[in-house]
Amino acid sequence: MSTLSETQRQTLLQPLLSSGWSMVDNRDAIIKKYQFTDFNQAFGFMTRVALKADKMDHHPEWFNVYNRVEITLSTHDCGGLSTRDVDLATFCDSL
Ligand code: HBI
Repeated sequence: MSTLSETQRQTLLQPLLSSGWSMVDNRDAIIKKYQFTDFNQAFGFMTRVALKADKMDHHPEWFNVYNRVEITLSTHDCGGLSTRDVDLATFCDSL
């Protein structure tokens, strides 16, 4: 498991950065803040992401208050962004 190459950052990461994801300051990680109708919708989103994350064996760092969910993705095993983060971020945006 290695972090994204420069080319992968251009091709795989850039689309995410153009769709609401941002780099975390001083960390090789990405963050996105979602706002849903209510807690029920927010938690339903979290439930689907949680099931996918467990299936991928790749887990988010996240925060939830009422209808807001903030998700931070990075790969602890390699100390930075990997394709697993790209895959999980893409999944989140597909919901
Ligand atoms: N989740 N975000 C993230 N990063 C990891 O490196 C990771 C994980 N979930 C499980 C996991 N690694 C396992 O492969 C063990 O390394 C803990």
